[in-house]
Amino acid sequence: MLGLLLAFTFSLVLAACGQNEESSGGDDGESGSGSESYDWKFVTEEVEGQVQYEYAVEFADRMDEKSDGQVNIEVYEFGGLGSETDQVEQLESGTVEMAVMSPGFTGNMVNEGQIFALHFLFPDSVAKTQEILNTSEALNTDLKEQYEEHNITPLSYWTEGAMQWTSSSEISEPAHFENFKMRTQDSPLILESYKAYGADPTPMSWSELYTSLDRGTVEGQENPIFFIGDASFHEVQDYMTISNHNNYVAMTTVNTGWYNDLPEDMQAMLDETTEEMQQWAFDEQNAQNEEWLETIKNDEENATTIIELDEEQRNAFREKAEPIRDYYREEISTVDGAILDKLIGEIEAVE
Ligand code: 6CS
Repeated sequence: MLGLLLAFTFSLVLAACGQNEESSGGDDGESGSGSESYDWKFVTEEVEGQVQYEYAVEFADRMDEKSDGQVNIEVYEFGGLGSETDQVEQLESGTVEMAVMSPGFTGNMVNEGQIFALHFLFPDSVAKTQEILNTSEALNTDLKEQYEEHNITPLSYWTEGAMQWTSSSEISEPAHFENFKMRTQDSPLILESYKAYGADPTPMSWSELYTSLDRGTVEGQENPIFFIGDASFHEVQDYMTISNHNNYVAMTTVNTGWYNDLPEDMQAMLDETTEEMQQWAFDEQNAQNEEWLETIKNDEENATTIIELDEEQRNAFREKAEPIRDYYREEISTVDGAILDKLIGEIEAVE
């Protein structure tokens, strides 16, 4: 425990050191970076091998190569700088320059960001969902402005795959969620979405989740398949329901003040890399999700019953989930659901 505390304190001190103008950027929007070198910190919510972490490593490599070594990005895996919500605060304050962030951990800060918690909103096709994330004005302009009020700029949104449920008892109809202890991320709308099914949702960090599932503190959770497998949740769960009830959306985010003050050429390099990485992220999650599905299916030592919901079964959940859109418009949104309504129009156009 003391070791962990020291490591965490050390990481924070390191992070604070990167704040000086010379090393982290902050050139008040000069047009060129000259020969100056840059040291940036990029924090993720996942660990080595998982999609977010590998994304950040690839991003850092590309920036290093493009800048001929002028830009050095240090990638932090989850835990190195505290909890997911600590990481949100670090990005907001500029202690770290870059982060892969899940909107589920900003729900108590940016109300509109909870839009991603709505079940059965995005298309069933993960590829179509990615297309919307790439092109949506509702997300890339309107929602972005909401985050910028908190000094966080989402540069891109990308999917980590369709989410599925794992559980200690069968879940194939809403009644199975009655009083079910469901782990969620800490976001009011995620909680509300599970209450609509009759469940008893409990927010917690994923760092506590394996133990909590094992001990029965919670009975189930939602995540993309690669994450279920890599975090070994299937080892302490008996069922996996292929529900495709939502997509897991991650955001590549930067501290707004820091980003705006970057020299133009650095900002352009960052933007270009972010755009290139959209396809990379899609391919990576796709490969990892497919591979882990096979691994879970073939894991005889930790047998998991896989339940694939048909359309009728999914409709029973969809019916319970749809009224939550009005809850979002009336109780969560600060713009009367305008971003949601625009997004729904964009989704309909793609579908
Ligand atoms: O369930 C979670 O909280 C975690 N799931 C994923 C796919 N990434 C990081 C996040 O913290």
